[in-house]
Parts: sequence; structure tokens; C-alpha cells
Amino acid sequence: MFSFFKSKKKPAEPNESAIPESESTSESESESIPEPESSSEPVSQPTPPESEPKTEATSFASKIRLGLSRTRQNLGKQLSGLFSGGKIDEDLYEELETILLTADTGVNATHQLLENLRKQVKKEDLTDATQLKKALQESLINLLEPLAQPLDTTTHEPFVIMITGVNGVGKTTSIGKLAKYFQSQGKSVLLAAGDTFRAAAREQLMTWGERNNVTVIAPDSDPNKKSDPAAIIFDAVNSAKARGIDIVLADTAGRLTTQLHLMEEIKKVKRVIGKAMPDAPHEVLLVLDANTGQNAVTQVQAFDEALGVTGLILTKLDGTAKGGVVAAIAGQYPQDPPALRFVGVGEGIDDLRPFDAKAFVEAMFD
Ligand SMILES: Nc1nc2c(ncn2[C@@H]2O[C@H](COP(=O)(O)OP(=O)(O)O)[C@@H](O)[C@H]2O)c(=O)[nH]1
Ligand SMILES: [Mg+2]
Repeated sequence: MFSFFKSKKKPAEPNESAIPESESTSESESESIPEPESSSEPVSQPTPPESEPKTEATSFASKIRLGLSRTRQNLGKQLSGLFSGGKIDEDLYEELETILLTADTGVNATHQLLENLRKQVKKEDLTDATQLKKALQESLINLLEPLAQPLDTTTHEPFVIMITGVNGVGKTTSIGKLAKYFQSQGKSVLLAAGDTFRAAAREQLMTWGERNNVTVIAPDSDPNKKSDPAAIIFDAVNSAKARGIDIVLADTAGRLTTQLHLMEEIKKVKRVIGKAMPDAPHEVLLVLDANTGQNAVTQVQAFDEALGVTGLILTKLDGTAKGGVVAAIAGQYPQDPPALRFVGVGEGIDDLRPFDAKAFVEAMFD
């Protein structure tokens, strides 16, 4: 049933300096959208978030560390209490189980982690609790490693990426970040404003397009004219073919998995994209908000059933102290782990990174 695309190639890190996107403290949809009077107006650029070291490796690690600081404070504090000394006994395992569960790690992943830990304790004859921290980190890296399947966009031209997910998870924002990311790799990008439900969504993407010097195929700005998301994305793919564009990023309207007519609609959007280009979309990216905890797992299942999700983006890891949701996703599909393509660790344009299991675990607690 799962169709998670497995790519072995690791894309290069973006090396452009951070350009901020519009700042918004609210995550509610209506307030989160920048709404310029007209799309041709110049867009004000807020001050960049705190600057990071420029080398790729350190910049990646420090971004993730910064983004996961809430998780680290929460989890790190509890674990260091637990691992500070004493012997390894049933009480310790029980306490560890509680800590992991409350960090959104989920039942499956928590049990897998504990089982691995017990095996390691036995195999290496560990007796002291201080030795467990390293063992837990290693178990977590092993659990999360299979999720790290970077996206290879070189297989098709244009490479068409359809973005989907529930409302307010960060779809449109992630498209902006991805546009910048791909551009920094020397690729040309075209955006399709396929969220035709809200005029503001169109404006939000237009703003992004202007800021990044990227063409946006958008519906008519006349609110009285009804536009069809499938038709917009269809046009965008054709336009990208004609212009020799490398990557098409197609936005779609948010929807709940229980809104069956909207789930049918998104299936149609996907089918129509396939008419513009036989194998398209080449990637169906599901965007998940890390704050939704265990509900993220439900969303993966429902969207995958409808669309055949090939990759995930997990956003807003900076806004939660429960970064363990990544482990929950891994624990849910031990046989066929989904491809976690990118993680979002902030609102800045540079705050979306390819997932790296080791850097992630080290940022969770150390
Ligand atoms: N802190 C934080 N905020 C984010 C992140 N990704 C998106 N957001 C914010 O989430 C809100 C909703 O994003 P939007 O892209 O409009 O969601 P959409 O409805 O899925 O398109 C906006 O205020 C974004 O700035 C992230 O990684 N971290
Ligand atoms: Mg949106």
C-alpha cells in the first residue's frame, strides 16, 4: 500500500544565506498569511533571524539544535535525571518508558527503543545508568535512520512535486522554503498556486514568488471567478515543460481527512496532473505539523490511502517540546519506513532542512 519513494542520493545542502519569510506569531490560518494590497507591491523584508555559522555542516547541525531546543530542554532534563547514576533496573525502564511516551514517541517506537536498550544492556553487560544515554541515542539513530531518504529531483524534467496536508501545517510556507532551497542548488523552480479556496493563499504564494524571483501560475485574482485547482496545476506543469523548468512545486488547499469530498477532490487534482505529464506528480509530499503529536500518524495513513504519499515534511519542530513524534512515525512503519524528506525548524526561509537522523538525535538530547 505504501509507495514511499526511496532515493539513495543525498542532495547538497543549501548554501545561501537566510532570507526571512514573513513573520507571524500566530499559527491560525487567517492571521498567518501576508496579504499585500496587490501582488505587484514591493514586499517588506523583516530582519533576519539570528545568524548562523556559514559552513554547511555546522550550519545544519546548529539550525537543528536551535530548532529543537525546546525538545532538548524538556527531554534532556528528564533523561539526565534518569541517567545520572544508580543501577539499571525495572524502575528505570519504566520511568524511561513514561518519559518517551510523554515526548510523543508513541507506543510502538517506545517499545522498540526499550527492547533495543535491554538487548544492548545484556550484550555489553552494562550495569550503570550513566552508560544508558549513549545506548539510547544509538537506538534512536537506528530507528530514525531509515526515514532519511533525501529527495532526488533529477529523475524527471520538470520534476513535479505536489504538496498536501491539513490546514495550517505549513504547506505554503514550506513551498517558499523549498523554492529557495532548490534555487540554491542551481535549479529553476515554478510555483503553482493550487489553493484556490482562499484568495489570501494565492497572494501568499505570489509574494513568495516575487521575493524569490520565481514564476507563479495562479488563478484569476477576480474573486467572482471560480477556479479549479487541478486546472491551475495542469497549466503550471505545461508551462514548466515549455520553459524548461527543473521543478514544479504545486500548492493545494488544506483539508481534513474526514472531509471526504475534499479528499476526492485532491485525488482528482493528482489524476489531472498526470494528464499534463505521464508520470507526474513525481513526489507527493505530505506536510505534518510536529505539534499534532500522534495525530500525525493518522494523517499519514489517510493521505497515503488517498494519494500514495511518497515523502513527508515535518514542520514546526521548533514550536514543540515533543520532537519524539519523528520516532512515532518511524515506529509505525518498521517494515516500510516513510521518507522524511525535510524538517522545518523555524519560520525563516533557511529553516527547512533535509532530515539527518544523527544530527537530529544529537539535537534532541546530549
Ligand atoms: N515556528 C514555525 N512556524 C512555521 C513553520 N512552518 C510553517 N510555520 C508557520 O505556520 C503558519 C501556517 O503556515 P502556512 O504555510 O500558511 O500553512 P498551510 O495552511 O499549510 O499552507 C505560518 O504562520 C507559518 O509561518 C516552522 O517550521 N516553524
Ligand atoms: Mg497554504
